[in-house]
Amino acid sequence: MTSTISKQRRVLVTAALPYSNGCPHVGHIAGAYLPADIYVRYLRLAGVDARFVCGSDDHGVAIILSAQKEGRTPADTAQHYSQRQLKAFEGLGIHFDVYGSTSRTPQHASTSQKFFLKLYEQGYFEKRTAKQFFDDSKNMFLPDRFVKGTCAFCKTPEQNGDQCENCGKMLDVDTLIDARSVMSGTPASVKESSHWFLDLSRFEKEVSTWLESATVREQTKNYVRGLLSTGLVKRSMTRDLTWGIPVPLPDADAKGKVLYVWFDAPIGYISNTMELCARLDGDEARFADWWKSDDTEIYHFIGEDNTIFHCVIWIAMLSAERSYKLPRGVIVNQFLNIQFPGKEVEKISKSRNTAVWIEDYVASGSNPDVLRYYLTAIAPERARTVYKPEDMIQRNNSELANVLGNFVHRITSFTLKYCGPHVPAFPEAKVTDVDRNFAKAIQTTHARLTQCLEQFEFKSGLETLMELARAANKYADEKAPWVTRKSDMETTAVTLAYGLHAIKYFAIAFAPYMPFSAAKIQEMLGLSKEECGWAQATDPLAAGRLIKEPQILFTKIEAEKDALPSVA
Ligand code: B3M
Ligand code: ZN
Repeated sequence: MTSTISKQRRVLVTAALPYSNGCPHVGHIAGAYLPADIYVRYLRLAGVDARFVCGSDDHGVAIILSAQKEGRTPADTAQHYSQRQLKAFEGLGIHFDVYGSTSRTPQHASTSQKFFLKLYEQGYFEKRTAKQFFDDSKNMFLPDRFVKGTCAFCKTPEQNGDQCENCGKMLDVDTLIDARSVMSGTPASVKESSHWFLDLSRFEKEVSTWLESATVREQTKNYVRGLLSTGLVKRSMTRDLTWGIPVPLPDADAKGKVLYVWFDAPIGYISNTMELCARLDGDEARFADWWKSDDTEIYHFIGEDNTIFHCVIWIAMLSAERSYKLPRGVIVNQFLNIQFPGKEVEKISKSRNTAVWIEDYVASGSNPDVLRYYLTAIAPERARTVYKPEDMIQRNNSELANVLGNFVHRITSFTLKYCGPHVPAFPEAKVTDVDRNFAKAIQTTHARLTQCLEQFEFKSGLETLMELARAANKYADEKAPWVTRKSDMETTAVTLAYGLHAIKYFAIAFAPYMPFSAAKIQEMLGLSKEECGWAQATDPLAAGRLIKEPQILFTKIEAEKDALPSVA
């Protein structure tokens, strides 16, 4: 006799490390954090050994500028926002296994410096003096967001010194036009400074090979192919700043310089994994299971503006470093725009006060699942989409409350009322094609949903589930147990048992998307954790099983009275 031991699938999921100078709004959630959380929740139900890593990105000019404005040190600013970010995520049920911080996770600085040195020792850095923007009045260099100007590629004005918000290209002293200092408002001058450049063109082949085999969406593939077709250039991986990770070289020119924030930030995925393994496994070295093993699949979830850093620079860095595995996939969502009633579609922006903040949503006591549902239903998976506050209310009422909530409520309360608190038994002879087709629809939905989730098609997966919820209501209407109960209790029992079967399916299948509501249904049916596996999702409920009073899953929102939080 032979036995095959199948190894448990291992997946490391990361979500972009948010800059710790602000809190998440609906655009961030729709972009990276919610799809990543849905995916991790699905993997766990499917029995996959999954870990979910995130943390704040504490370095860079963005944090220095916010700290100056707030009259704090960058370290304090970073810590303050990092904690608030975590709370906001948790409030929406976005649960990371570790939420580290690039300035406080103990392993981060040394891991980043080692990474830098490994590239340095292999001769991948070129030290050269290069022109940098400079503020004469403040006597300081102006890297990255310390300058604003016009993007030379797409001519969009008011762009930060490092990257164009509009075309996503990286910018520098040669490609930012009419640069002005953010510190003084005066035109930036140019001064030379020594820096360590990584010649990205040396990794064109690695990036391209990775791109063609990795799991990335079509638009991501095309975008990166476009970047590769115009050729990669040399990029400085160091900066003239005092906040950041010191450049670890015994070179006088390295003094007072730090690693470029986009060099150390993605290494945060590794250092936060180390921290997680130290905590969970009692052994930091176990991070190698996740970063150095062929068996582990690594997926990064990010927003579109981070594409070049994850799909080009990070791949080049990892290819040069050699000891870590490349990600199996990078799942990129596009931006989410916003439209308030009676207004034009606009960008979500803190400065223009068009953001809907997660902290406010959570504090208002609104149902986190409603936001999770809506943001997935409008997920910008292929193109930018628009968040409309009144559209969310409408979908809550017409889909969550009227379709899903209504079905769950009417079937369970009807069962309790006419059959008692148990899943009713029924004679097989009373089962008709209508029932069998309904049960079949559950099976088909599950196969299709699984495929969607495996392919990172979260929106389609949710649509598939909602189709089944609509079919379930249709089934209930057609079988009309409230009518049959007067003449045919056995047929009524069939309908209710099949209805409860569907509810049990919803309790598991919706769990990745709406974990709070799914938990309520699980509780109503008394489902144990073991019964809630993905593989058992379509198993019917045994007759005689105890069911509890239904809880209200979704309440209707009246636009005026219970307005959801919007802009302050
Ligand atoms: N902090 C940009 C952002 O917050 C950047 C992501 C880092 S991922 C390694 O959008
Ligand atoms: Zn541009």
